[in-house]
Amino acid sequence: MEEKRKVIFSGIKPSGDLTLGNYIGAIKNWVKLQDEYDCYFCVVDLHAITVRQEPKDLRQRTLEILSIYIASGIDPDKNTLFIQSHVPVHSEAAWLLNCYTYMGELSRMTQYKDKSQKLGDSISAGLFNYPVLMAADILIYNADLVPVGKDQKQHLEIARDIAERFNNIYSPTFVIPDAYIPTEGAKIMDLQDASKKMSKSEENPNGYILIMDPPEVIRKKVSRAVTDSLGIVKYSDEQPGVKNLINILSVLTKASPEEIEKNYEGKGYAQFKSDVAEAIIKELEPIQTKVKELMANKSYLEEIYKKGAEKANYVSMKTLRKMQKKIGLIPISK
Ligand code: AQP
Repeated sequence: MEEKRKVIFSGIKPSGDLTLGNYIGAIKNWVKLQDEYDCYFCVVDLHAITVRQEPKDLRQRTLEILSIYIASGIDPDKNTLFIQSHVPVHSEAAWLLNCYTYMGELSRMTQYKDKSQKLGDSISAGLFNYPVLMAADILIYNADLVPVGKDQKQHLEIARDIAERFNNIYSPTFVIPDAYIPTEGAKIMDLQDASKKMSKSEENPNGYILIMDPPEVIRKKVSRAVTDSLGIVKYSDEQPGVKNLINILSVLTKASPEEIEKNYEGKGYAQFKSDVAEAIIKELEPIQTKVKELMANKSYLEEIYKKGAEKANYVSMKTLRKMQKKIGLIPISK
């Protein structure tokens, strides 16, 4: 008998154009996992609206992200690719789980604290509840593993806490998910300020590289990346800007940081930065070409996300029914 494969759930929110951080920290790893696991890869549009989005841009980006998944090598026949809002169970399960989540634990979330600081008075309740929707995303598919960058570890921990709480109050309902954090490229930092992560909603475009940035823009941004005055290519916490660029080069060329240090001994930053830029371009150019092709074929994209939503609806509905039953909600027969 064929052994049941472990389930993976992961997603990216269309709150901005995707960065090299999203690519290295998430998508590139998903490609490696698709043969071994039963994967659900989602465009989490409901997460994007926790901060205000322009409707036209949101639609465009949602489809572009789906195209990026496929163009990066995620096979739509092997994996379930879908758009979160096409599967109403996400929102419904999130409501139920909200009732098993404490305000105190939500207010400790670093991402909430960072984002709400920037937003001043206009912090939506959705932003506060974001981790509960994320918990629902994961738990309704009984995901065993959730591949995320280091920045999302805290959200995964709260999802585990909520699941355990629900299981303890009733009886085992959810699989307790584990984070799957890649050792390489777990956190790509901002090019202008290496103390914060590269983020798609960053205001200064020189801080990030977009997956769809043209080659000349990539060259310019990498050449402007903040380093230091030491002039030595060294993988050290004292040189966070250089360390970040070494990390990027290492993930893209598979050379270890030590090998990279050796290659650039006595060479200064100009050659190093130029090689980092070329490695990024080499990785992204074929993806960009494919994305443009896919974006010109909306009916193909529709076929993929419809098929994905069908499977996701079917699987998640079973979990929702279980939750409803345990809580004491009266099921309605079909
Ligand atoms: N800089 C990063 N390094 C490594 N991984 C990263 N991820 C994001 N930034 C980095 C990973 O990408 C996945 C999807 O993230 P998301 O878009 O759903 O949310 P996010 O982590 O909040 O991403 P951003 O780019 O920072 O978006 P905004 O600015 O809109 O909040 C996750 O697996 C994440 O770890």
